[in-house]
Amino acid sequence: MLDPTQPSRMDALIPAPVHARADPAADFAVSGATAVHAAEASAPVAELLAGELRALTGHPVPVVAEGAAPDGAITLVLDPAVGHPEGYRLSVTNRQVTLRATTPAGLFAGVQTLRQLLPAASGPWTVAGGEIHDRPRFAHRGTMLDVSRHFYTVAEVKRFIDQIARYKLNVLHLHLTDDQSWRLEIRSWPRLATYGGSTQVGGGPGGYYTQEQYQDLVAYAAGRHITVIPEIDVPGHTTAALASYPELNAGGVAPPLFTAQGNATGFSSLATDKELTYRFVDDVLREVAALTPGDYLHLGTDETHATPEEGRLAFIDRVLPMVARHGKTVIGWHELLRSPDLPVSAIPQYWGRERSDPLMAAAVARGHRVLLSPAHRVYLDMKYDLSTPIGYEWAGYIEVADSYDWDPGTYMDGVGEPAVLGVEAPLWSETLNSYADVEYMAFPRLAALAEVAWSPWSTHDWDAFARRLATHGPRWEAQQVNFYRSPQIPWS
Ligand code: TNX
Repeated sequence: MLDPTQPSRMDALIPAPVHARADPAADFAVSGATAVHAAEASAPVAELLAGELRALTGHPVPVVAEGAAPDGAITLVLDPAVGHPEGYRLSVTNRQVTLRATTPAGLFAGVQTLRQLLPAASGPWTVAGGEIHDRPRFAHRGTMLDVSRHFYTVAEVKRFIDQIARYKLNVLHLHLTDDQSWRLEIRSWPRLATYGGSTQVGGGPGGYYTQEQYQDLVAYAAGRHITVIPEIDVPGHTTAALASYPELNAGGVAPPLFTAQGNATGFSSLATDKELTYRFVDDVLREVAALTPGDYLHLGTDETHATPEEGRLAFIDRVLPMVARHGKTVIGWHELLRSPDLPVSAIPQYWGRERSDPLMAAAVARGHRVLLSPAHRVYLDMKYDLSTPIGYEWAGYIEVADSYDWDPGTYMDGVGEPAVLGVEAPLWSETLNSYADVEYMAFPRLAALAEVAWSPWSTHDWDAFARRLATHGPRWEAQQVNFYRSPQIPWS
């Protein structure tokens, strides 16, 4: 059954594992007799795996409570000896598949590997034989979806969650508010969503997530071991809020809704010297925090060119403690570092293009941890090349190799690896008119980012990555992902 001229699928994994030893004589066949064995605590992961195997193979693949796993079983075991909370060990023999991890998150990561050890779309349904030991390099492996400039439905965001989970990303940052719209229901300020969420770039109908829908998304992500980080972008990027409530404006007059693409400099601002502004922000943050189980709230704070600097500093000084009172840790774009007395818990997200930034180096020296999103590497809204029909080019063209070839651990002066919480690839949506456009810009660059975030630098090898990535084309085709067929990749 095996074609010996085909290299093992063990050599096609993305992200590359820490350690893999292929054994082509030890392939495991999924059959009508295959069951997934798992104890109670890992049953949700086992169900996700069994569901995928059923859909793929047509076999019944029941989930059964742990016990002595017989031949033919796939067994998930919670085993503290594995160590790292997201690490796993996978052993595939002719007789059994055994996946061990310290936590369900580690089992989930291992299940994604297991899925890649199966063929893309057609049988025979063999899992490539061998052993894998694996664990992530960075704790925060994320992407950001801008649902404000264009609205994406709950079903589309769930599809995105499934797609990023396959590459072991564990953070989805949702950019929920901007000049063009406000996308989350806030019960104390209802017009934010009903009016501020009513449109999008281009002026078409927009939409918003009710609190129940948002919680459903957060829970769906949590089931896939992905933390949602909501961003409420203040004090700039706020036309949708200002249009919804005249009293939030310095002059008491609401601007019209804004549906153009906008510019990259920022033209709106909350009135930082109005008391009502702080009641508004506190109400919003309280509701968002209550809906969000994750540790973080993202406050934006970028591009505040329409906010006088003094007002901006005063605003941040008042709003940061609100986030803490609601039990969350602040993330902000790196402009946050212009505030002199930030608590060291605050996390700047760097979106610049310089390898040296004195404010970033100083923040790390004071003990801050940072997120890296260098725009010319991982801004997924940049065109791949001159011919890309959508996207921007202010940070340059970004081909797959550009997203792949950078080392977050040595990227910035004064920002050593221990200070790097992780990496994130933002996908701004001014030019993305449909979910198909989201897929086109995200894939394959997000697979490159996933490897940068997960795999040890010792495995980093562009030529090998490009060959591995080529084998993911048929996987994306089978899932009808509208990916970009980069000429850098030897697709077959
Ligand atoms: C800059 S990066 C922005 C966004 C735009 C993006 C377009 C950042 C924090 N702000 O508001 O959507 O450029 O590429």
